[in-house]
Amino acid sequence: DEFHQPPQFSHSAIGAFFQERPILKNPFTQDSLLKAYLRRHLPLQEVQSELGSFGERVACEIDSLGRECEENPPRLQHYNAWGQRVDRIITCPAWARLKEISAHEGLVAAGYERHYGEWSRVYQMSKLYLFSPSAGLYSCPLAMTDGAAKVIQTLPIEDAFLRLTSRDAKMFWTSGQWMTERKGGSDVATGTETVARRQSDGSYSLHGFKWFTSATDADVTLTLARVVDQHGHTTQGSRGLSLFFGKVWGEDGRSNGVEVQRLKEKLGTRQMPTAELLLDGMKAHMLSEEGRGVASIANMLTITRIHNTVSAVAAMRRIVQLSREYATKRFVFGKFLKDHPLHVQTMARMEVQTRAGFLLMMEVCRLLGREETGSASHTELHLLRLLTPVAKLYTGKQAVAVLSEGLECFGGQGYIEDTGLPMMLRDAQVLSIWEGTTNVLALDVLRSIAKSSGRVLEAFFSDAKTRLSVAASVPALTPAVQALGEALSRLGEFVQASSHKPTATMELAARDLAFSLARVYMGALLVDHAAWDGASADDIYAALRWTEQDLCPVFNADLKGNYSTQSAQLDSALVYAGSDL
Ligand code: UCC
Ligand code: FAD
Repeated sequence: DEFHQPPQFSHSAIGAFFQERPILKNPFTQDSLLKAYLRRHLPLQEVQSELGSFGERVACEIDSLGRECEENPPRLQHYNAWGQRVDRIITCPAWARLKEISAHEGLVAAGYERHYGEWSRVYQMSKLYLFSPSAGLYSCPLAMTDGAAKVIQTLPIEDAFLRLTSRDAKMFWTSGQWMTERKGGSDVATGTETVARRQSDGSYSLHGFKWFTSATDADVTLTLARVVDQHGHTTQGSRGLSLFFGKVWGEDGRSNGVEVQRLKEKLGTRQMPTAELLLDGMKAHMLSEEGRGVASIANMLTITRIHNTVSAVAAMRRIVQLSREYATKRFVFGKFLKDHPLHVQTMARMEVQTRAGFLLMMEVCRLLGREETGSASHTELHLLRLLTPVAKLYTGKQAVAVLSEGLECFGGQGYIEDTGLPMMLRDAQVLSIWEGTTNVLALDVLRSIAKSSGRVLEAFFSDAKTRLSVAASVPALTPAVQALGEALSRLGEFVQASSHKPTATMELAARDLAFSLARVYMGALLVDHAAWDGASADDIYAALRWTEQDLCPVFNADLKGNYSTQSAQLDSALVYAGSDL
């Protein structure tokens, strides 16, 4: 009877129910879209099986290393026991292990070995996409290393390129990317105060202060500085900036004229050190022509922005994977979450965002691979230039929204630190800030249009139209193709009219224009994928769902006069209402 039952609640018994946790299963075998994409474009059994084994490694080994990095964040030792300044950035063993794994797995190397020809970037980024959400931000130094390799590959700088792309962990170097100073991270042209003094051996000595330097434990770095001429003068603005390469640490393990002021206290990315650095005579070599620093580092920016896109989409995919797994285990109101249609609808919306991001990410990687193997057409080169900032800015925002929704899928547990879930949202938040904020990249979209005299847009329209006309042959896709066709003509109208618009109007429209380009192109890719022979009903449904939203916000906002001078004044009045300004 009840009286003789052991007590349910006492010091030793805290209740009988424990929620089963979500389990990370092999992210490759779980990812139907990645597998289908590769079946369509890179249909090699060896690729599927290698990514399958790598996915297993991610779930069974790499994920816990990433977690270890979060639990043991880097710290800075300024002085040794004997009072000598050492500025040692101490990272945990898991961080070092991730470096070894990255080298062995060829996470940078695969992009340059070109084993799969023009598909090598798709292959490399597929691996990084599986790796990134588990890797404790090691994807960050890899992105910068890849970017540095891209800049250095044609330059005779000792063995730097070989090391940056090595599969031998002992040889493998990682690189930093030091562009940001206190005055400006977006506006580096005005913000860069660092100066470079030429030495008698042809090298330079750098003096300045770098305000954000991530993965500062890197072996080498690329950075910007102004050359001081023989009269002690520098040229201000962008034309005064040159690109430099230097080792971060000297031969004796001491720094190469670099003082680590402190490590940043960050919202996320805590697994990885981000430091403020005083460059106090850092020995460096000039990589660019004098005054061509920004244009030269642009190659690196393309690569790191693509990596950023990969990390953003990978983070979305990961939270969707975990959410749907959890929904099979969490039982509420008489059934599992997976059987509550409203909850499943929420996850379906996250899935649609993730798919759209994925296809855009893969398209940019495909174009990069073609560009690097000399197989890209002019249209494709223009598309690569345009879609790189579009993909980075759009997926950065998507990731924050999807990760936020994703945390809620776990209810209160999504807010609890040691589930590992909150970290995912914190880490996503940076994706729209570093490597160019949303607005700065929207302005880069305008730059790409202006620099090409509109040819990037011609490429965009002709490619999107081709994709729509192919998809038009699938009746089930008709509503999606129609919606995209309409959006495309509205976008065309806006673009046509924009040649008469003042710069201020175009700047105000830049963000909505970039979002419109992203939504239309993602839609074109979704219908293109859904029209493929090997596609499924889910692919068609995803395309239909995507095209239900406003695909061309720039057209509607322009119609309402939202980019007028008057609008700008009203915006300002609204924002500063009640302030003293
Ligand atoms: O945040 C950072 C690292 C974080 C950690 C790594 C994470 C990687 C992802 C991993 C995921 C887990 S490093 C800091 C990143 N900083 C930025 O992204 C800077 C953002 N600001 C901009 O992008 C600006 O638009 C600037 C700095 C490029 C503006 O510079 P300027 O000098 O004022 O602009 P100009 O005068 O328009 O451009 C100068 C030249 C031009 O070429 P020429 O002289 O031939 O006409 C431009 O066409 O540079 C060229 N250029 C470009 N070329 C500028 N941007 C580009 C571009 N995107 N592509 C090609
Ligand atoms: P600001 O330029 O001051 O921007 C403030 C706001 O103004 C933003 O919303 C921006 O969108 C908006 N804005 C700026 N210009 C315009 C414009 N013309 N029109 C409309 N809106 C505009 N940098 C490195 O160089 N190397 C690193 O390793 C590195 N690591 C980082 C790590 C972390 C965790 C973080 C958070 C940052 C890191 N950064 C690094 C710096 C980062 O790249 C910059 O912070 C970023 O580019 C923004 O620059 P800012 O901070 O100067 O912002």
